[in-house]
Amino acid sequence: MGGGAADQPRTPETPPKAAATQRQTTNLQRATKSREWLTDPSSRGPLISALATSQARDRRRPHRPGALQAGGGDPDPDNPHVATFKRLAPSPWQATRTGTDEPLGSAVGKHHRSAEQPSEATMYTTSFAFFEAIADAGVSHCFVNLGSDHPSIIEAMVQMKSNPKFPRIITCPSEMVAMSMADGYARLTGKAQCVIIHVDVGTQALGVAVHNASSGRAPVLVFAGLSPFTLEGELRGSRSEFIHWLQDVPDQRAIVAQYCRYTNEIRTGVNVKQMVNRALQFATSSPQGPVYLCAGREVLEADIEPYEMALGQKYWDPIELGGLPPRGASRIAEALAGASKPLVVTGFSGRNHGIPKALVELADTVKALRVLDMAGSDMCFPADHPAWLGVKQGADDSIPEADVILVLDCDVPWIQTLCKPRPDAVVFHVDVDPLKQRMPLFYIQSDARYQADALLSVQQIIENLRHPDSEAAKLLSSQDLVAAEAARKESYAAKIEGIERAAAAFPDGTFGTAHLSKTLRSVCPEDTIWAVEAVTNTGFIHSNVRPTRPGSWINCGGGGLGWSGGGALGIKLAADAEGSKQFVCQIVGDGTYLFSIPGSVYWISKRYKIPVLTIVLNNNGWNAPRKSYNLVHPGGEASKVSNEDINISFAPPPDYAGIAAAAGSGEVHALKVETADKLEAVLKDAVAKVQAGRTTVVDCRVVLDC
Ligand SMILES: Cc1ncc(C[n+]2csc(CCOP(=O)(O)OP(=O)(O)O)c2C)c(N)n1
Ligand SMILES: [Mg+2]
Repeated sequence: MGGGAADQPRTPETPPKAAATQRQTTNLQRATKSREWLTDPSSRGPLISALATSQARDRRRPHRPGALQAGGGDPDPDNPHVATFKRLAPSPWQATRTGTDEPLGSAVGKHHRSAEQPSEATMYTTSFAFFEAIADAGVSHCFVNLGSDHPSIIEAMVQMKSNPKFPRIITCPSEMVAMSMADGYARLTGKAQCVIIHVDVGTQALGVAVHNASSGRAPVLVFAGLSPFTLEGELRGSRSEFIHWLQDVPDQRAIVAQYCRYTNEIRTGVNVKQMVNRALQFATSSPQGPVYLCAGREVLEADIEPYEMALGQKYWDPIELGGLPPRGASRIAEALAGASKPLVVTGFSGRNHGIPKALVELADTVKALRVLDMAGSDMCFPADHPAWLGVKQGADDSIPEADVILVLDCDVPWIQTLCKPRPDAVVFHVDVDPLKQRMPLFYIQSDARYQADALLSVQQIIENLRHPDSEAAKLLSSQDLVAAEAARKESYAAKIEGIERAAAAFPDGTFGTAHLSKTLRSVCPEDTIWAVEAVTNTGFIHSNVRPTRPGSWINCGGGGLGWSGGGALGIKLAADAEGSKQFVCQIVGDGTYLFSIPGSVYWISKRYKIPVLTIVLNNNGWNAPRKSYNLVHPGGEASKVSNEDINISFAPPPDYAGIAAAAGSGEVHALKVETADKLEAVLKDAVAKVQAGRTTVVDCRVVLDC
């Protein structure tokens, strides 16, 4: 079998040309070990690349053990393309590498080097370049679950970790949690983070987190190794364990490709940085989402010359969306201005934290306008504004009432079988992806559709409404705005009153999610970020915590249960790393809590000191499947029998909080509350514990559907 060290070719003595290169690099390295070099890229001058040349030679020449090429220096006369490569001086990263004074460029072209060579301390492989690429692109965290594809990744992590720019590595015992953490981080900050996983099995173990990142539009870079593609020790990294045969699948990328904005295999280290940036450009351009890169173990192990991309980092920024065409903006403005019951239906527009303010401005201009949030993926509109209609999932009275509807960044503005606009309603659809290119079935009765940035579009509509010469402004001034505003205020007051009434505890001391949420709002800090995955209870929570701050409400955005365990940790990690360290409260259904792999979540929480408050809505299992059943078979036999009979009950329940406490081995608190009289005290205690740095899980017994 391959991989025996004794079979490995030995490296020959360094040829004179390479020795010259080495001397040059050694001097450069010595001269630049200072910190200034890190911050002054202008001090580096381009050299002609030997790298591509030597690699081109390697490709043409069959490998003969004992006849390895160390790096040459000249452009290859047989291949004009390789001469266009530029070798820059070793990257700034090199200045802070641990190791000896050995020349950094000495490994050029030695793709066939034995794993037992003595110069490991100055190694620079594809994996090193990979880490440089992600860090230079702004990735600050890697959520990792490692395996036999990762020896060079591990070597790079160890050798590079002293560099201040090196990403923080978070060990994640579950890939699903790793990806959900990256998702949560990106959802708060808009910044893509990296998930490093193990071949096909790690890719499969990402599970529903890939769906969630795709549907929830979370930019995440996933990187997986591939099983070695040589088996006789031809290359470093060649097969060395029996599992390499079993994990070699025909198309590893296909496991996740349909959820990804981009997938590719890195075939060589010499452009790994470009491949990483191309992937990240897809991930961060609208509609944002996950991207997937993989690379064979030998490719990751290959020694390459340290390099910087000829195309600098700024050239890889995301693609920008424009606003509406001028006629589109005026058409929407006129329709809204002339409407008696105008409505905005939105979904994830609040991902841009400028949207709530812009929609408030729009609602303050068009006094009859109201804003409905479908699904509650992001905080799109503040709950203290009279135009607020709250969160619904697919149906609301405001939809059939409306005469003009603006659908703004929304996947499911209504569910036709439950509720739809009246036939004469005028509907506009403005979306980053109005075609919904990843949904085989999608259409709505929109009179006009625009692929445009939501914030720019709303600003254009407002400008049009305010322009003194516009038709929209004339129409608006002919309306009774005072009466419209008064009617809207009145209906808002009635709505809030109804919500408050329904949030009371029951006389027998039990309480529902509405009451719990209202109490939570009163005991959690003002700046709390709500990480919500509460299925049938989502609306009750939103109505009662009534978020008002941009970015303060983050829901999964997809349909794969279990996001919020890792999601809340990722949000808190981001808030601590680059936000104002806000308090994070996860509210999760009991069924969903078990999907979230709590053993992994709370171990990570403890290990990396990421304190969150988790509220488990213990309603005795899955409520949603009964609701789904009733929508299809309202009078069916199953509607007359118990939850046990339809296999959705969790009785007797597990010790939800105890699972977390065990995973956090003494550093995660477990609390439980069943009656309203104890609720406030228990929640206050929980908040205090989290503020003191200890994650706390509260098992809250709640009455169904209220
Ligand atoms: C990974 C995954 N498996 C199964 C489902 C189907 N499903 C949707 S809701 C639900 C129940 C959720 O239970 P819980 O979190 O307790 O919320 P509740 O229904 O009680 O509000 C299930 C099993 C899903 N969406 N995702
Ligand atoms: Mg439940």
